[in-house]
Amino acid sequence: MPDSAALYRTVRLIRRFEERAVELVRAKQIFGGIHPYTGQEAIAAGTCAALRRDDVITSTHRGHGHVLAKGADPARMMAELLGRATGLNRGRGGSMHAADFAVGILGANAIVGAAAPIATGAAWAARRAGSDRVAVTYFGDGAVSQGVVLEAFNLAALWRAPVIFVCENNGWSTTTRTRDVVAGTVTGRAEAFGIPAEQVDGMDPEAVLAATARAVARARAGAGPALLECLTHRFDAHHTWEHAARPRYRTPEEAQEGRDRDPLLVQGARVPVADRARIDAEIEELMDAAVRFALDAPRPDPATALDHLYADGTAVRAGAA
Ligand SMILES: Cc1ncc(C[n+]2csc(CCOP(=O)(O)OP(=O)(O)O)c2C)c(N)n1
Repeated sequence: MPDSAALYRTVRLIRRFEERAVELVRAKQIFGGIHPYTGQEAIAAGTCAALRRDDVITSTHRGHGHVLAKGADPARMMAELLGRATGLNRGRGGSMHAADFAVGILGANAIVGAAAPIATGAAWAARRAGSDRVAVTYFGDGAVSQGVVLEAFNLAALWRAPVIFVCENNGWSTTTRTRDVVAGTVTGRAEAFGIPAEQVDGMDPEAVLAATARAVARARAGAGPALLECLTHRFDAHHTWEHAARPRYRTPEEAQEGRDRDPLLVQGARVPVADRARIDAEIEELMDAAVRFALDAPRPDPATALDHLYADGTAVRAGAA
């Protein structure tokens, strides 16, 4: 189990990665923008700290934090955001489609709710293979009325799949207040399928780690799925598009409430000042190197644009006209 300093390091890594990525969006090095994870870092840090390297995760449109916490190389992840050939997925996936099977990242997913059945299937496969590996899937509060999420709950419960559903409840779906559009509760949805569910302080990495460790232990022992509803705050825009458009939907008080519970402060308070300074300096160096690596990397050769689209190259499928 990682100590307080290790959790602080993960939170700090994600925070600085996101801040540097936003700078690169502004510098027009990242095309299309990103969905910053800033403010929600305790969830990725706490959940992934309870996992082994061979456990798997599926992630969302706001997925950089999950991917970094699960162990992807920050330099190759940054190169992926910049669409470079040395990126995690050769620059073809970008911000919302990062995957790295070597460390159990089955993929981020731009379709709201669509990662839940993938993790459920992976968990079911692990159980059938006799392994004690588990799967974690992340989704926002905006996904909790998607049919595919509820279908995943149903099969996970029925087949006792070792999957942990992690709802990152930041209260907003883009600019819509979730409580205006979601009936009932998040935990109530899971409980309706017989899935144990609990609310967790999603701004506290150690609280998230403790809750995840309990759910993982149950899942590894064959007791099936669990749901954690992590209450959190998104500090930045829904998408960097907002930096120019500046839609108004949150009050300054609400923004301040989140900042007061900043996971960097919550976890930082548990780490001696000298250790924090050492970690901060190490992360700065790491991120400088990651940004350099990404900016120096070549873009994919346009002649390879159709590579990796089909299992057999671009050959016509047998039987096709
Ligand atoms: C099926 C589907 N519907 C709509 C969208 C457009 N969309 C992208 S993010 C988003 C809001 C998601 O909110 P939430 O799940 O709470 O996650 P958050 O952005 O707050 O992290 C929407 C509606 C989408 N990507 N997929």
